[in-house]
Amino acid sequence: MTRVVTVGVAQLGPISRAESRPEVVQRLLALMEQAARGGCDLVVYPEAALTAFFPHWTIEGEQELDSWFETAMPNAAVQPLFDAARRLRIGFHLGYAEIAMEEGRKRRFNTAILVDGNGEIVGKYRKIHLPGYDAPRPGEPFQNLEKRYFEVGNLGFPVWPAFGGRVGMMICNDRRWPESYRVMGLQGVELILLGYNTPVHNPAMPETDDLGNFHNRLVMQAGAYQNGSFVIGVAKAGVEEGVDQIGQSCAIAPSGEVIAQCVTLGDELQIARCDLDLCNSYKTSIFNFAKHRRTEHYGLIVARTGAGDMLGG
Ligand code: CDV
Repeated sequence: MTRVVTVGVAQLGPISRAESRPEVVQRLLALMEQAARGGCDLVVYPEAALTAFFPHWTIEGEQELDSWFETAMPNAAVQPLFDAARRLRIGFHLGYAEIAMEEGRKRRFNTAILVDGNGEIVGKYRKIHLPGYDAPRPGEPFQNLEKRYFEVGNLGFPVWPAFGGRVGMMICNDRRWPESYRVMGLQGVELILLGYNTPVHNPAMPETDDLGNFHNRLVMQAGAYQNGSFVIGVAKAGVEEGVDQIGQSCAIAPSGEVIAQCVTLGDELQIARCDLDLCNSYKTSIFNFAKHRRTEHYGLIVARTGAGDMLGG
């Protein structure tokens, strides 16, 4: 049995506010068909890939807010993607804004799904690390209202058996947190899929504006290496509704090396051949967690230095 998964890194350029779901799905289909011609088993789309990234502006009415969310998956607009997946025998990863009726109320999440080559949903993840704030900030060049529009994901960081390996998902800001990778690393993850909408400018930390691409690579390469996993990070890039977003979507091997990278800020497909067996030597030697991780000592060090208080426990 082969353990090579050929992955399409399907970066999107900007999506305008006026663009309809069916129009966006046509763009996604074009990338999927290109990926299928290139021999891909799986195509990875970005975070919130069906619409413009609406947390970048203030939305007042509930009806208007709901219009940016999907209440069912698949739905009529997205069904052609599922049909194409089945026809082309190719899986996909798709980020979208989700409304779910749970606990007797309407809940909103920033969600991603993993679909197999039969067009069946095999995994769902809801973003845990929501950046930004819950109230508009007058005077800022754009908003970051994820904390207002989404609840913290309630599905943890699971890992699914899929595509001949162990597959996990995270979304955008999750990639900056080592815990996201490690929770999956402890479950033996071999292929981590993630999408992002990352503005070049960070109004809260303008001094890091020149470092956006570097930090993007830094966290994903470290996460891949330290957990012996492939990481596929896919952007919605370019200037979207006045917000300039980074690109450099890429595939990273367990060595931490970038093995494929997008070179534009538009719709673009790059293909990465991911031999999941390359994860084995990392998982059984330098990052053999069972053998070398010493969690029982970490607690002592935190207690002795008081770092637990400093870090909020
Ligand atoms: N969509 C995101 O989660 N974006 C954040 C930005 C706002 C810092 C990110 O971590 O890229």
